[in-house]
Parts: sequence; C-alpha cells; structure tokens
Amino acid sequence: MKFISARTWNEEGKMTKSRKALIPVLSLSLILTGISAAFMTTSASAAPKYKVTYIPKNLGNPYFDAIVGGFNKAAKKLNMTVKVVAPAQAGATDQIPFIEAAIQQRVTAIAISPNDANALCPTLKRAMRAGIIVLTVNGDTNASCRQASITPTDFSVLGKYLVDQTAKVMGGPGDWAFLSATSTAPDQNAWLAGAKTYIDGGGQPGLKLVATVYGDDAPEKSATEASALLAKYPNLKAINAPTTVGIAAAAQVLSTSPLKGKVQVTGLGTPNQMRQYIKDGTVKSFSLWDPGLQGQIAANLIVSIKTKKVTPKEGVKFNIKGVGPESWTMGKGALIIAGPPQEFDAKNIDKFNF
Ligand code: RAM
Repeated sequence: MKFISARTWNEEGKMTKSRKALIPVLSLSLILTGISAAFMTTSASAAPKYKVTYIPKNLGNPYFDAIVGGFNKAAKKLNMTVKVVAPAQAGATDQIPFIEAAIQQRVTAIAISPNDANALCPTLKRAMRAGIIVLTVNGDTNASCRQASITPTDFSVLGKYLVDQTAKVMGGPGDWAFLSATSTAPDQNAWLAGAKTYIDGGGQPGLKLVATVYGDDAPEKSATEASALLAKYPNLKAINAPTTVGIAAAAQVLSTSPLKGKVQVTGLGTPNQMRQYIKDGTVKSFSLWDPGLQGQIAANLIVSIKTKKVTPKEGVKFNIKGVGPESWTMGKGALIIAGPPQEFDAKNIDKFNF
C-alpha cells in the first residue's frame, strides 16, 4: 500500500496550506483502497536520525491530535520525523496494514494506540524482529508484543474513578450506563473491568449499572447509542462515556433533549470538545489527563532505547528534561504511567485548551 502525504500540522494542530492541495489525491486513494491515512512530519533537519511512525486508533479524533502535538514538540529537539497514519475506523485489525507499511519503510520505531490487545501481535512481533522499536501509547497490547507501554494514567484505579465520578454527578441513587468506544479497545476494556470489580466489591451500592454499549469512537454511532439508552431506560440518571468521542456525542444528544439536566453525562473528554456543554448546563463535570505528555515521553524514550541508554524493563529509571516530573520509572511490564486525571467543570474549563 502507498501512503500519500496528505496533511501537515503546524504547532497549533492546524492543517497547513502547502499540503491542502494534496487532499484530492488522498480522496482518490481512499476510494481505491477504502482506507484513510493521515500524515504528519516534523522536520528537524534535512536528514533525520530517527524515523517514527505513530498509529492512533482512528482518524478524526482530536484526542489523538493532542498526542501528536506531544510527539511533535519532542521531535523538534530530537532530530526525529514523526509520521502519523491511521485507519478510518477503530476496528480490531484495521491498523495492521499501517504497521506492515512502517516495517517496509524500515522506520526506527512504531508507536501505536492499539485497537485490540491480541490481533496486532503477530505483526508487531514481526516489526520487533526486523529491529524496529515498538511502543504502545495510550492503551496496551500483551506485553510480549511491544518493548514498553506509555499509559495516560493509572489504569488500575481508573475504573473506580469512573464509577465515583458518575455517583458525584448523579448526586443520589439510580440507574446509569456506560457508553464506551469499541468492544475490543484495550484501554476502555481495562477501565470497564476495573469498574466492574469495584461495583462487585460493593462500591457505590446505590448506583445500578444497567447497560454497557459501544459507539465505536464514531460520532454518529455514539450519538445513536446514547439516544437508544435514553429510549430504552426511562429511569436512567446518567451516562458515563469513558471516551472523548462518546462523551461529546452523548452531550450533544442531551443538549437538545427534554431530558437535559435530568440525565447526567460524564466520563472522559477533551475540554475543547466539552466546553459548550459545560457552558449550556448539559454537563456538570468530566475528566481527562494531558494526552500530549504521552507523545513527549514516547519520542524521548525511542531515542533512549535506540542509543542503548535504556533497556525497557520493570524498575528501569530514565530522565526527560522538562517533561512532567522529569524522572520516570518503568513499572511491571515496562509500563510508564504519564499522569493523573484532572476534573473539569464550569469553574476551571476555560483554563484548558486541548
Ligand atoms: C478516545 C479514545 C482514546 C481514549 C480517550 C479517553 O479518544 O478512545 O483511546 O483514551 O477517548
């Protein structure tokens, strides 16, 4: 498969004019292949030392632009190019052709936000056998399919966090539902499992989780699923969408519904997508972490692994000047936790811009 340079972002994440002319070429390629590709390059010099391909879950989700922003920021200082390619949909196997292309291009490293914990493993292992550094970012595969994983927050406590944030916006007992991403998403599935463990252990006993539905991180499907929840469960008090696509879609549905204010929406969202729903009173509060931090950590770690300063394994410490706490330690399975979640509400939302 051929990848066509279709979009270049500047630092603010805006598409630059010079490449806009190439979009018709991309559209043609979409028709021919049925697969979408985005492309972003940070040019540090004419001959970059490190070539990285980052593969987000799917295209068109501003959450991943924030991770790309972090990659970009770090790459500028590292003599690195970062190419971003992703499928149109976040299906379990949709990222495989993009991994294969990166192997053929003999990149230094592949960073991937996986759509499945197992389906990508044979291809990722092939990349590692070819000498390519493989990192998972934002969600993980089985540990044997990558060298290290950068995770946005501590997954072991996020399930409880989501249930507790739902209880907070509900303000009392009642029915609620999860509107998740895809049914195979390793990140959301880890959080849903954590939530179940917390509920089964007696957490928030007044709350009844009546359904878990999947919007596939597609805005239309997420909106349809949110509307279906409202129709099917007349006593529903809250929807928790632990996906930036799902929460924005659910908030949009509620914002024009007579149920606005009666059914709460919370979960994980970007401040920029959710600001209007905080302002119009549809949403009381929601959370997220700084997605860009993961891109910065990944870019720096790639150089440290390539130059043999770091061999990923539990207990290994490494420093990144100017990034987060600067000193980072790998946990079990060479997992690096980027940072804690932040809650956003009417009082603080205007302080954030991503
Ligand atoms: C969506 C994606 C991503 C997840 C965020 C919170 O953008 O599903 O993987 O981490 O939501």
